[in-house]
Amino acid sequence: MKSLDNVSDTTYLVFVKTSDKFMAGTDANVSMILFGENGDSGVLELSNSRTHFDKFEKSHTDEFEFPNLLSLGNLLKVRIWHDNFGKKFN
Ligand SMILES: [Ca+2]
Repeated sequence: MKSLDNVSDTTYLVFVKTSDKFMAGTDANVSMILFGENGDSGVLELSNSRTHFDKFEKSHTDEFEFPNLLSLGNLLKVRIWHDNFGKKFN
């Protein structure tokens, strides 16, 4: 069993590549949860892209930084979803 002293803060960088297909982009609010061997991250909102002001556009790669999260160990899966905001050409 690991001591809690071994659980350290870390920074996760998340890169999201949006497809180049027609209408691939979105203006919806996108959230995610990272699951690792030490637990999960809680809900992370992909709200501030470091690479694009208008995020999740066709062919873009957006970069999101989440500092000071507890280290999750090896990552097992990710759950990602959006709220369907902005159903239009965007
Ligand atoms: Ca967008």
